[in-house]
Amino acid sequence: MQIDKVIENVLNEQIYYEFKSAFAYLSLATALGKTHYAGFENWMRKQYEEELEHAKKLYDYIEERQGSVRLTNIEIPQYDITTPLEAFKIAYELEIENTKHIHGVYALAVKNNDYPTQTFLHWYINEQTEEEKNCQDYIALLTAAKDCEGSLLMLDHEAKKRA
Ligand code: OFO
Repeated sequence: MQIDKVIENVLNEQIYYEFKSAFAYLSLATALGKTHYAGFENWMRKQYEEELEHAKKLYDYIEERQGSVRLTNIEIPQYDITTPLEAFKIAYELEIENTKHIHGVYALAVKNNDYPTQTFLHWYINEQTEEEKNCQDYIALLTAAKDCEGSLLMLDHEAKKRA
């Protein structure tokens, strides 16, 4: 069944939010690239790639439901940060914002009895829970390690392994 215009619009908005997240993560990576935390720079770049995938999945879904994809300009934020802890605090806020948008889209899909969109969005809802937790875990670890450069470098080393 062809997608309703109301749902098509909010899914297009969601594409915008996924790209917004993607470029925010890339911007956090470039900021960390100016520090010696190359592992966290890598982590942020990988998250940038994941967010691009999230946008692409939405793109494919809209087309699959015979809707039209509309892309809008993304403003790339610049972050004046020098530590991974600051980066993860920003990332956490971004994830919270994105979760709220996804929940909003889901609520509308429920209101419109759009069952395929509800099923499609389950993946995003779970993904957001996981991403918020990743940020919270890093915030906790980096806060505990913040006065110990050795511990920070060990965490950075782990972050470098993210593939
Ligand atoms: Fe797209 O998952 Fe986070 O924002």
